[in-house]
Amino acid sequence: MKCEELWKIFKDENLTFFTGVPDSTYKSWMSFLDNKTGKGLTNIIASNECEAIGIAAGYHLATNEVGIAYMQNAGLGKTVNPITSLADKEVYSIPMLLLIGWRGEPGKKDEPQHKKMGRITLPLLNVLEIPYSILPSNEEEARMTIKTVKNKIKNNNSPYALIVKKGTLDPFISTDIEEEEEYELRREEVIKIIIDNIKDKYVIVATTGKTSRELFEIRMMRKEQPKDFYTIGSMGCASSISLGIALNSSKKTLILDGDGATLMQMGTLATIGYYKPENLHHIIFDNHCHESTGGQPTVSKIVQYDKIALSCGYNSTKTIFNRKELMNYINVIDKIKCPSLAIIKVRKGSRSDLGRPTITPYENKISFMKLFQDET
Ligand SMILES: Cc1ncc(C[n+]2csc(CCOP(=O)(O)OP(=O)(O)O)c2C)c(N)n1
Ligand SMILES: [Mg+2]
Repeated sequence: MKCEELWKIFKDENLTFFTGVPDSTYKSWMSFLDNKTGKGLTNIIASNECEAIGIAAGYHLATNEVGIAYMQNAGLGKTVNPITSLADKEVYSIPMLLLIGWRGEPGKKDEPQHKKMGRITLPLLNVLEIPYSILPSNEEEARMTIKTVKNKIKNNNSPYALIVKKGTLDPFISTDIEEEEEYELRREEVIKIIIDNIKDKYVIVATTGKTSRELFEIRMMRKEQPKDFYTIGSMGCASSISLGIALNSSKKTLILDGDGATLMQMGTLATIGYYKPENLHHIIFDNHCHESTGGQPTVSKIVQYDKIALSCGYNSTKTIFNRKELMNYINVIDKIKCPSLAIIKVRKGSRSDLGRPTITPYENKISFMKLFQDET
């Protein structure tokens, strides 16, 4: 089905308010929302899925209409609390439509981090007592389904889920090409520079998505052992994993984070600042977007991570815009007072032939833990 067709159906049902975190399953729908924003629909970019439920609830409170909270099924877990304690019929009874991208659908090939959630997505909705339908890929069937769903939401006054399978929507080519800020640095190139210069002095924890994939491929291309922790799921947790390591090891620890992932768990900046590990360096690759799911914008353009980190208790921060500033930072990294944060502004984009880690997460864990064996 074409995105324009789906939009027409939503519009006819007065479903014009969207909020959430993007997913590659409905990448084309995300581009469509971006393109259409302000032209009859509203799309609020949320920092995490829990927040999206809150925003959709607020939309209903203020308008008596039904909002749509979109998410990858990975984010469904994050919504369990506001669904059960805010939107649920036994609490405030707030109608909303959850649009959930189904990664790891049983029988379909997907990455290891999606398998379990893929298998339990429908059972989890059952446990949460949220009725659901699968979004048909045929326009007429989709119209009938959404019409019925809208009626059920209104009658039950509570959430309903619409599951989006991979391939349901046709690709959407945006006609609105927004002029983007072109930073000098590319993330992959920066990762190479960092690992060339810090050698084995640091243990590295990389965030979910393309950062981990690039770091892993660089190690493979150099025929090195994969010695980093590649956080393939749990978006936003690379920083808390690193905090747990830094507080319990003398190893210098380096977080390679994303702007979207940082926003998703921004509270960790305060936890790091409070506990002040003297061996923790935090790097945020700020490309102002969720590049790994198709380049949808984050709200990071207006965020001054350096000021936030300093006010949370980090001991030093630096914002880096070019190669010269990057080299200056790398040359003194060992002397910087921790916890430290470097925000590296990077261009959107990555190699089209970028692969994925070929070791299993469990193998990754075992090889990573070996780095600490000399300490115990
Ligand atoms: C809880 C959760 N929500 C959504 C996703 C889907 N997802 C994977 S990577 C990613 C984007 C991460 O953005 P950022 O941290 O800025 O890194 P970039 O992709 O730009 O390198 C998203 C939304 C996820 N894995 N988990
Ligand atoms: Mg990003």
